[in-house]
Amino acid sequence: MGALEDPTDDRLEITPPKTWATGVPAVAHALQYSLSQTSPRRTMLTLLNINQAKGIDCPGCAWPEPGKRHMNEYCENGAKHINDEATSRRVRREFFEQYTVEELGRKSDYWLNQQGRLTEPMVKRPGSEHYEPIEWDAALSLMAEELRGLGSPDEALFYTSGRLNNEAAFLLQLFARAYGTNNLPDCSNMCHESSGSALMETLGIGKGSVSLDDIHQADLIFVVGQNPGTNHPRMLSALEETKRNGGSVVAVNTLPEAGLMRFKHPQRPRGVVGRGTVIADQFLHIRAGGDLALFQALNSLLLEAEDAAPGAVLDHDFIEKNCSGFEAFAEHARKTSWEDVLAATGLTREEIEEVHERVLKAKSVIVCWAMGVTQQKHGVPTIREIVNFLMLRGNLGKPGAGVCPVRGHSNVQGDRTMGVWEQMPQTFLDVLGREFGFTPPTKHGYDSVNAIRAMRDGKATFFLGVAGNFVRATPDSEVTEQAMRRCRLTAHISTKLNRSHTVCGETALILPTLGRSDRDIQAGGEQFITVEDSMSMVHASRGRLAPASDDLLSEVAIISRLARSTLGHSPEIPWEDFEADYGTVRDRISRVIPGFEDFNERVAGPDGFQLPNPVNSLTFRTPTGKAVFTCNDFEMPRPPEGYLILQSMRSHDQWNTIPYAMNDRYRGIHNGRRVVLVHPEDISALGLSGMQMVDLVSVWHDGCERRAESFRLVPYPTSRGSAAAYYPETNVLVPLDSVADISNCPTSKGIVVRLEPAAWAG
Ligand SMILES: Nc1nc2c(c(=O)[nH]1)N[C@H]1C(S)=C(S)[C@@H](COP(=O)(O)OP(=O)(O)OC[C@H]3O[C@@H](n4cnc5c(=O)[nH]c(N)nc54)[C@H](O)[C@@H]3O)O[C@H]1N2
Ligand SMILES: Nc1nc2c(c(=O)[nH]1)N[C@H]1C(S)=C(S)[C@@H](COP(=O)(O)OP(=O)(O)OC[C@H]3O[C@@H](n4cnc5c(=O)[nH]c(N)nc54)[C@H](O)[C@@H]3O)O[C@H]1N2
Ligand code: SF4
Ligand SMILES: [Mo]
Repeated sequence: MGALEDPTDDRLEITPPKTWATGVPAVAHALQYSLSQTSPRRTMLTLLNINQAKGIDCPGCAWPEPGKRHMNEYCENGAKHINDEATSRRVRREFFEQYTVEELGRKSDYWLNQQGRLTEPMVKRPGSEHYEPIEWDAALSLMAEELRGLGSPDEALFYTSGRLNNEAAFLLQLFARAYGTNNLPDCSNMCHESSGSALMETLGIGKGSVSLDDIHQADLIFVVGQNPGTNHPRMLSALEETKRNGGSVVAVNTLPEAGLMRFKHPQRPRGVVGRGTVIADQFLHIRAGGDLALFQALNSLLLEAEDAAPGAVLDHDFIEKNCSGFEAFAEHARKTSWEDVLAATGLTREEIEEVHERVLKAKSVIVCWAMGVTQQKHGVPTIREIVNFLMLRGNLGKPGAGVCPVRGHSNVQGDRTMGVWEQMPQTFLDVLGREFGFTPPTKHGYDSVNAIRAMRDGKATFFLGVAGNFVRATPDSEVTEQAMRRCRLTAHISTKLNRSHTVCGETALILPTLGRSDRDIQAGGEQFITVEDSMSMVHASRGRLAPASDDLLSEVAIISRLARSTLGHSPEIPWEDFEADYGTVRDRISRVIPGFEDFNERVAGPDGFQLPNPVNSLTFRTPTGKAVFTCNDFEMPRPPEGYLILQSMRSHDQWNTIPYAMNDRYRGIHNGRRVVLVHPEDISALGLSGMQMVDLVSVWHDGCERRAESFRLVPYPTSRGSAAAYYPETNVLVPLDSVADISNCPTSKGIVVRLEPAAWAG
């Protein structure tokens, strides 16, 4: 497909889903996409430097690099992500002369991204139909003036996406708080917020506790609600190693994802010619939202087994020394009803008992999970139940055991560590205020869902997005877009064009920035930035390519200049020094954030350093100082008769809101994205037929029906009662108020829909 066409689904082709992931075709696909974006020379440069010591941290997912690196320490998708950024295509001022903002708004996400890298700052002035060039100083003054004129600092929103580096993230939250607000919504609000909520409450820290070595050493690993073959491809190499060391894997998913079944390692001869490694020893084809019931069942089986053989099953020593609430939990868990469990999970009792047997044999257990869990209404109780499950047998704070929320964006975890959170604890705010001589606001800010409500209700009128694509990542697309359009000023610090640039406040700005792969030279010389992966390893990343344009500023520079322009010169916060030398930012991080002592020295080593996780020394920063057993009421999705639970998920060829191509190879979907996957028996039960065109209609308590039109109904082995379609095309169906309990994470995997034959029958 040529880059200048808008894709259509006319050539949609369906083949049987694959039963293995990542072999030779995967490498070929990576090269094909890279070479469609840039020259063989730049492709070589990026691929030689990706994930190497002193190289570029992969801008893809947050899976960690192993200590011993291969020459090719990246996956097919990592190669696509980096070369999507390193593309040779450019969006210049003539482009914005050619298209009105409204015309751009009618283009697809794919098309917008394919136009290439942004090259100079642009402004859309009130009443104008076009973006036009603007000087950096003028753009930043415009924003500063607007900020200074707001009735209250809480009328401003500062959104962050997880590609932002530590240094810029630290400065952004410092600026927002020095300006006077905690309004720091981020992509994490829509991603692992449920993990953060559940882990903070039960273990006292909202992060995972395992390292890559733990994964290699574990006896048993659960992979729940996660599609690593596509979203964390190198996790498959790690699981392969687990298997080689004698461990086993249980996969829990509503779809039989290829990567969970069999893996062929692209960097090993065996991977190229052999049958590859079976990943899941047992696959649980669970119903949507059934994971809470599954872990409740496993917990009740463990308690029963302990009753039958006292002292042989539970780790009493661990529980007594480290945990609170065991008795109440045990009493509650014993009441679990098999009838409920079987209805919620759609599994058989034998299947669950087989898992239980595996658990009894395993000396160390890790549970990994991702969006299939966090984006369900009962995501937080599900993760709390996972913590109960691990604690029963002392599976915390020892090798090969622990909690593993597998993070999304390469630095989403780091951004949180740096203070990008609308509800940072008071201890952090106190230290920050002391270091920089101001009093940070204490009132919690808006998260992503509340930020949309605030714009909708006219309570927030200034929006700055630092990376990301807010209007496509958020739920209820129409409501969100209307909310954004009510703002007086919207601005985005971005590398590439996306839909958020076309949904403008009265004034709108595009502030183009350096990407991970671009060389970053400041007054103090060549700079590097740092990131933290999903396993709390902090390391440096250095851009290697000539920047996409001479007119780009780094994120650190843009934020520092905006801060100076808004707040004026301040001896306490030396924004000029921060911009000139990022080492000075890291010095301040050392003084404010625990675990970062001597940051500059320690990050200089080839692999960086690991932040301590107190859980591993059995220290729990909860109010009682103990890890907390929780009682979680049984819950399951209960759609009305004739309705399905729809999940909105990623294809193999996309990065979040941005499709790279129209294919989802492992699931057998080619040349089209407007498809909805449903079990053949559900299709018949609904009186529909395979491959017919349907509209997806979501219902909600507000009585409003939300509709996404014209999807091809594809018979697919989904678990019964569930359906799957792609994000962001289906975000229009997620009601703004449909959120996970406690975490406020949109329920992107639990949308209640009915399928209607499409008005246009295609
Ligand atoms: N190539 C690529 N890599 C990425 C991304 C990308 O867009 N493209 N995005 C990054 C980001 S930000 C994130 S957060 C991660 C996301 O990584 P994932 O969480 O793997 O992403 P999703 O595609 O949302 O897939 C959710 C998985 O959960 C399953 N699932 C859905 N509902 C349920 C359920 O109720 N129970 C169970 N047990 N399973 C269920 C789905 O079938 C699917 O396999 O990936 C990161 N990596
Ligand atoms: N329905 C539904 N909705 C979802 C999800 C889902 O599964 N289903 N998943 C949710 C999840 S897990 C997440 S994390 C969010 C993702 O939400 P976001 O993080 O907001 O979205 P992305 O698509 O990752 O953002 C892509 C844009 O980031 C910009 N960008 C890329 N690299 C850089 C960089 O280095 N610097 C700067 N400044 N900009 C850069 C580019 O302009 C690009 O267009 O979406 C959420 N929304
Ligand atoms: S697994 Fe994730 S971080 Fe590693 S190369 Fe692939 S996309 Fe990049
Ligand atoms: Mo994410």
